Amino acid sequence: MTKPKYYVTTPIYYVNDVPHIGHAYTTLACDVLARFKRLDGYDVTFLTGTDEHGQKVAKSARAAGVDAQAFTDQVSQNFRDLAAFMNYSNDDFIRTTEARHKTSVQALWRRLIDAGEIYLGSYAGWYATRDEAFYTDSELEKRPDGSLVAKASGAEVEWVEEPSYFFRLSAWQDRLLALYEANPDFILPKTRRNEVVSFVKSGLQDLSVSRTTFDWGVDVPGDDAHVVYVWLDALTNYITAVGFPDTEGDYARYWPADVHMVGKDILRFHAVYWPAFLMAAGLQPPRRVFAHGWWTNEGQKISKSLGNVIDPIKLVETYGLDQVRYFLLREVPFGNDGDFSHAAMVHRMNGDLANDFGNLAQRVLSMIHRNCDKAVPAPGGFSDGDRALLKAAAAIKDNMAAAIDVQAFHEALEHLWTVVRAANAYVDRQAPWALRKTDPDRMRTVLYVLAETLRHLAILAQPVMPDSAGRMLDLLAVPAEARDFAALTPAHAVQPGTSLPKPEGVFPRHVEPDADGA
Ligand code: ME8
Repeated sequence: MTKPKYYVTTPIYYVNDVPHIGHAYTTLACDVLARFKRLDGYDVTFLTGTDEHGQKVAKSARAAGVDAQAFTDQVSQNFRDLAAFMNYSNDDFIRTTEARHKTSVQALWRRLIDAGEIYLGSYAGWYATRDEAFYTDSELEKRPDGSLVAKASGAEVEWVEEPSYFFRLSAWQDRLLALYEANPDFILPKTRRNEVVSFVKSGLQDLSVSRTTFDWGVDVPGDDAHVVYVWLDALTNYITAVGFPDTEGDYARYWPADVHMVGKDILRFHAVYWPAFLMAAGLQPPRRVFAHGWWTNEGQKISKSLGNVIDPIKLVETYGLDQVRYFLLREVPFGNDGDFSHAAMVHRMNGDLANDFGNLAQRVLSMIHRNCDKAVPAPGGFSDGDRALLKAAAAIKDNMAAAIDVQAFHEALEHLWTVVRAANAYVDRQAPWALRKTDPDRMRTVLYVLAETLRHLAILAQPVMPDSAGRMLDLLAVPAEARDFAALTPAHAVQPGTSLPKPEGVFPRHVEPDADGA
């Protein structure tokens, strides 16, 4: 039987900057989707990469005093390194300066030309290099210092007049609205969908899709005075990576993408321009665009000028990798804005991870180690309470999968924690330490039920916390080939008599340096 496919993408990040928590967050969300789907039997392609053309990157390269290609080579590598550091399982890393991508952008351009969707004209209007976006007068506001900025982003605009190719976006209004109508989950969350629908309903103007005042980009086929507008170039990465312009092979298998994950800042490009480009070229639009929220730092907007950019590497060094991965997806309902604070991070790390999940594993595994010959105990008959806990454990996967399918990571984790808490309550109620003397058979049954519950919890925690969950599975002696979701059945239950390694803590507590006496 062929596996169902799943194709998930991150935005490709501009190489004008070092990676920060925002980039780490988007890619983390995609990593969890990809890992979850792989464990659930899907054939997954997970793509990330870097957006290397355009005026903004050219300007940063100039400011750094290096040639644009050398500059992008260097900064792109930072994003690749971050992916490895954060334990992302991306299957590909695309750079828009690669030959495969240039071929793909030019092929898409030719399709649009052949379809009569692009025409030559001239652009006179506002442009914000920071956003790489064109703005109309009504989208701007004046700052007290007299500068003109885009209302949505605060990016400064400048007046641009140049010959330009245009994409007939104005003709796509009805077809875009029909797409949103026919696919109610095409844009999530719903509130973002409503914003896009009203933007499209308010009318669309043709979009300038080439620039002539600089040359750091893909040449327009047949007219190399122009480079392709960086957003048309960048969006095309999603089809380049699956082999476009070849529409057989990987493209036929993986396209349309199941989810384009983006921040709310770039939703319009993904939910309006991109499906219009694709449909105009006779290609299918993606299945979903999910726009997540924005992180602030201790209540403040994150910005280079405020000097409060959160470096994901420092975070991980301070709190631990899986702790950071867990926090980012648990703390904020996915889609909402979130605030990073040390206090909130420590609260999750010490409360949810060390006290709830870590302590559960530690209590159960050390009681088994001390009282059951360091091996999975053999259970006797199950009580109603035992069956209830095993049943709750067996139900987590479907509940989590439903949440993951709508990118509700916080809910998926809540399903896991409902059973973590139920298992802790069960330990307290059953008091296996007391049974040791009074009823050792019953103690073995209780510890067996707990070990089997832990097996479920650890298997299902893998997408978010791959290392820690893997260590927990090692402590339960679960073989490597029995760690996917197909193993979440009684047939793969922990086997009485299996010897277990010496237990060790999986989730350390955060101790403040001064409270430590250090
Ligand atoms: O926009 N909170 O690249 P970019 C949450 N190259 N997420 C954040 C964030 C924050 N404070 N800051 C950034 C581009 N992000 C284009 C994309 S795609 C074809 C081209 C994340 O480097 C979020 O995902 O500016 C946002 O959409 C993305 O970084 C913007 O990255």
